[in-house]
Amino acid sequence: MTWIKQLSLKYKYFLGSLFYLSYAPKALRYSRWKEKVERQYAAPPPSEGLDRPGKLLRCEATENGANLYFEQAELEVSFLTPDLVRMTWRPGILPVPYGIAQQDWKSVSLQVEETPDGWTMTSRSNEVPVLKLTVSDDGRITFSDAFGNVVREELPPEKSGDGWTHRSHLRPTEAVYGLGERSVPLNLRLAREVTEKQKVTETPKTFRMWNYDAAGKYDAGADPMYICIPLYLGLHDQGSYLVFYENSFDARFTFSDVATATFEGGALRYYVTVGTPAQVLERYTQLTGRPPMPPRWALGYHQSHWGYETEEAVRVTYQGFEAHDLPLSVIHLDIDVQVGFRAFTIDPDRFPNLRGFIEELLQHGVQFVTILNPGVKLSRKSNLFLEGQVLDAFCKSPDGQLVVAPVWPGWCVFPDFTHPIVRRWWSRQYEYLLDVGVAGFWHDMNEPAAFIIWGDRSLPPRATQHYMEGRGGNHLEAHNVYGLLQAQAAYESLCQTRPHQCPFIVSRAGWAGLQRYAWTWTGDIECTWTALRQTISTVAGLGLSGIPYSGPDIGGFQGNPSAELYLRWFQMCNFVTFCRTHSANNVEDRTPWIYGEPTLSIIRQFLRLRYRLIPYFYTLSWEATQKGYPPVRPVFWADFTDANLWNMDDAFLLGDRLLICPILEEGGRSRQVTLPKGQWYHFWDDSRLEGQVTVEAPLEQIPIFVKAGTILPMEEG
Ligand code: NBV
Repeated sequence: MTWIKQLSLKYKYFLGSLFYLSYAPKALRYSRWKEKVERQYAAPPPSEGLDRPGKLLRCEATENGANLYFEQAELEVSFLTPDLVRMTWRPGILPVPYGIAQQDWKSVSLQVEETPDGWTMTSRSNEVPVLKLTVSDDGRITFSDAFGNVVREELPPEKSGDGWTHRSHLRPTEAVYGLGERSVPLNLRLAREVTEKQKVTETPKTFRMWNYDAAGKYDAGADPMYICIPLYLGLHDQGSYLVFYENSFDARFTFSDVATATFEGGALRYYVTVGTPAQVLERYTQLTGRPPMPPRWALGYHQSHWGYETEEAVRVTYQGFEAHDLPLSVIHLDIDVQVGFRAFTIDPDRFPNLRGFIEELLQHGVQFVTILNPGVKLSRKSNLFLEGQVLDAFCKSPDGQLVVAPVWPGWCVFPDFTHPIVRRWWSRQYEYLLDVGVAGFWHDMNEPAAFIIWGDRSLPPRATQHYMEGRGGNHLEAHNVYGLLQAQAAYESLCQTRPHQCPFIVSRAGWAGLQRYAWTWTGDIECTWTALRQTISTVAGLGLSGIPYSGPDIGGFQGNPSAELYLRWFQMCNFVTFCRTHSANNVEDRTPWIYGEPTLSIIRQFLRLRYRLIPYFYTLSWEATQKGYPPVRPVFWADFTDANLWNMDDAFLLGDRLLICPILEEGGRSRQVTLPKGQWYHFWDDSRLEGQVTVEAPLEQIPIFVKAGTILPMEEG
């Protein structure tokens, strides 16, 4: 039996590879064309002259800050709240505020004073100083908190060409988190460059801000990933702060003794907020938005596989869950249910009675979520293409030609989501699927990704034009917000069509503010133990970047995990918000029962526990709507003053009350845990523990601790 199984898998793998190969000629043509236009529209050589801002000439106080005029640059300081300040260095194009949720702010009580070498601005709340900013004559800036501690020291920014470079001192032991979705340790300062031969160097890693398709496979260390957000949270012994650059241009960040951020264009606009990690995240999500409540079912278990092609395949799947007495809330359908992989299609031959089938699923408590990609097939046989052409909806190059790139449906064109009319048109496309009962949508390939043999897997950055709400711009600026705006279109559709239901959208790409519209998953992670471990940092890092709902493909996307790897991955994800098994089309359909016993029974126990914990998850979701806190939190959240916890990324908190310590090594049957201060109850045996402990972790368990004094809301078992 095993050899038959193996042979059929190999065959699947072979077919899968052939399938990819069939795109090679188009990808080759596209790579050549893209290279050519990139040369044609290359950036002009940086203009001479402007470097540092020069000397401060004058300062004018404004209602909520000041305008400072330097010899070669201008700085506008605006306090939005006593602990949140917006800094804008110009020249440079101001951003279209796609990331921003709140535009109106109350006035802030402020004192602006001249000092011997510059100006200070101090905000107050109830007469008490909150944030003090000093701007020196040469453009250096410091930020001090309510206790007078300097928490951030910036160097004068530098302008080169169309872009800016910004540097800020880091304390020797300062930890840095964020940047959206990253595949490195939680503390980004620990990440190192790796050579092509996989040798780890001493050089701090440079992170790119360019949403990127891993194209089927990535492991720990890959950079960039699908969701890049120019934000970081600095934590040191004098305090913590968060800085968010409202600049969506391609950029690079490095953290050594200084944090360096280099942007390819735009004004240098950024926001700084000072306070505890929880406070700065609360403020950041006030600025960029918080998630709506998810539907309750979304907090249950999701099953997915690139390979459920027909109604029958989906039926067999949910029946399998029932037969094995495993709870299931959602099945996700991948591109193979579509007609020629086209957006907003579901093949009526393979789903002849979609409405009836969705009802059947609902009777079994299962929701139907389906995929779509933004690329629209360039074909006069496609209504979507024809409508889009009438609306002039697709991205073009400066000579007025459509930008065409190969993706799953073949040659595709790309809706310009930076145009409100295009978003509205795209929004309408979801409606008929919503009417038929589709519960939610899964956006893939929306970096946007294109098939390519060499070069960057997307659209040519300078040659692709965007509307940018009327002010115009190119893909260098619009690329990173592309997925965000597609998610916005979907979200608006769901809210309008079904005003009384919580929306559910999953988006692979995004930017600051994605949390307002969508969940995400961590893409095509490999099926390895290192990838399993990586998931904790990636998910917790997303949370610290404002995105509270995420999770990996349980077991990894590519490859067939061993029973043990799948089980350990499952046990961990049982406590992650987005709990979904998904796998590629050239691997086995991964369901808990293919592993037999004891895996199946253990997974059943864990899933039951998850469903019992749904009231707790739901409470955390509510908290996310109010404060922006992610349900999955880094361990240091429990006590950010304990520097021993700053680098801890082999465990995580679910809310403030549960500490989850997954098993991350093959054969691991016990592990060490550093409990944050206070007493914690061992979930499985009720013993009360403190400090450093070594705990057993037989296959049936991963260590879980409940903070002493907790009332854990749980459903009846
Ligand atoms: O739609 C197919 C896959 C999907 O299963 C996966 O989750 C995405 O991350 N998709 C990528 C496109 C193809 C990847 C090789």
